[in-house]
Amino acid sequence: MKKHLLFLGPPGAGKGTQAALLSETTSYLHLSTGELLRKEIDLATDLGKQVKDIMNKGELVSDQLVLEIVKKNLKRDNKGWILDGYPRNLSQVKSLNDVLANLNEPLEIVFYLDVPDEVLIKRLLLRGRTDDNEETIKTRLKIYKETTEPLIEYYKKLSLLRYIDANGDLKTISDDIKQKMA
Ligand code: B4P
Repeated sequence: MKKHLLFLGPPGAGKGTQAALLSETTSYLHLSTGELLRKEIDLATDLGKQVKDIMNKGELVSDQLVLEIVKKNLKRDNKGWILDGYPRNLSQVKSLNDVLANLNEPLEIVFYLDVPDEVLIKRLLLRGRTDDNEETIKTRLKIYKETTEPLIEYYKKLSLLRYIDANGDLKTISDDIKQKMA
């Protein structure tokens, strides 16, 4: 079974949800940059104070800050890892490639979770996190299309991409993911 995985997709596609489910059954490290950043905000650390307004506007925090978080966490001893929400642009892809080359742990699969925009918007408004309002969701979707979507083509060319129809019930989606991991 593959051990080094990445979840890619628009905001609200269920990357965090599916990565958490998979982490429970595999015991792989679930590394969500969004979750780690939100923790920093809750603890009111210096880093949290720096990123709070940026995240509440739906913008991306700086590549350098996110890279530090990823490096620190990937070094932890783990059976495998699931990257959720990182990388989000081509510069983060390059940094990740360097980190993984140093660890000698190449990426094995990229799951692309596809969900139509109107479903994403409904899900996020229902979730109601501080960054889940109409204005912010619009910004996040725009940034996703401009900066994150090109990663789909990048990983497709490397034959790492696996398509997941993520507009369905949780179990059907997680079964599909597990089947494509084998
Ligand atoms: P993230 O924390 O990554 O969150 P997300 O993209 O909004 O959501 P995700 O796709 O994980 O959806 P989820 O499972 O929660 O990003 C938040 C912010 O952090 C970014 O805007 C940015 O500011 C910052 N950030 C993070 N990483 C960064 C990086 N690398 N660089 C720069 N900035 C970064 O699901 C959404 C909702 O749908 C939930 O309520 C869930 O219950 C529901 N749901 C999930 N699957 C469903 C299904 N199958 N059916 C119905 N509902 C479902």
